[in-house]
Amino acid sequence: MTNEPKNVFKTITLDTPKDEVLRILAEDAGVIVKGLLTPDQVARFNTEIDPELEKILAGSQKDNAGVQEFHGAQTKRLTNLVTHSKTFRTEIIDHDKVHELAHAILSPTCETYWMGTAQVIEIGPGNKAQTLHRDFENYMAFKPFGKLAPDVICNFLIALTPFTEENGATRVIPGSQNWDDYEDRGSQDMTVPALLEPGDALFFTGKIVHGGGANITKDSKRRAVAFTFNPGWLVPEEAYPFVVSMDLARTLSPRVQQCLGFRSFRADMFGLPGLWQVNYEEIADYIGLDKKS
Ligand SMILES: O=C(O)CCC(=O)C(=O)O
Ligand SMILES: [Fe+2]
Repeated sequence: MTNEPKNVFKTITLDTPKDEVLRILAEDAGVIVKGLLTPDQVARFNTEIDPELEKILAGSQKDNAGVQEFHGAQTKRLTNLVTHSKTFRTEIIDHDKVHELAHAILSPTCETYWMGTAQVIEIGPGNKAQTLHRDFENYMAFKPFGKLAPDVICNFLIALTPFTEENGATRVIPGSQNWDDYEDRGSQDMTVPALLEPGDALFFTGKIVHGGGANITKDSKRRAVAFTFNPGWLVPEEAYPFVVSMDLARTLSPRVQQCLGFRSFRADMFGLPGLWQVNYEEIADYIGLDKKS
């Protein structure tokens, strides 16, 4: 027996057999991946993004009060990570475990998928708990179907600092994927914190109610990188083909190019012609992605 606090979901490692991972996800709609990133990867990634985080302000620049609250008044959110970080674009979003998990959730309705958004979320001291939500609410047409809705989003939150209950560890309502009424987002007293070490990941589907926790410390920042995936047939949050340069895109692996929309979204396994094409042509051919310049 240990006295370690119980975590929000079951914990797996990079060595956990795929069958077991699938069984856990089918039951819990989420899992904690211990040591998804190595300490060296975390250190390199933090070093690459530190100067970019320095440049931005905490809080949303939008007027909408709901958006401001969601963003967090003392929270910095850094996007365009593909451009900012080599570790992110070549190791984190090209990690086999990331794709094994994303595929497990999304493969019933798609063969290839977008990365929806990727951002560093740094919750500063004094930040209130984030509004509880389900990530798939962006795709509001699915909400009335509640637990019967298809899985159209999955989310990785990787700790880049320790996640503690005091510094704003993400809070989750386990089991909320099974509720009939998705207008119901529960309440803070139903949540439990995901306690993580740097490099550990919280992975969950868009049906789980969650939110960033309050940071009640005086001087400890909670930093995470959060990135989502959604089927190729849904519009992603970030418009990657407009923000990632062609020169950079050319250097990426085919799998990452696919997630960023530099390749067409295939649906051969469903007997469909696919999406995101030009004149029924593979977009990678049209834009000359594989041509050596
Ligand atoms: O920062 C967190 O812990 C959660 C953030 C989140 O859920 C979101 O922004 O959608
Ligand atoms: Fe979220």
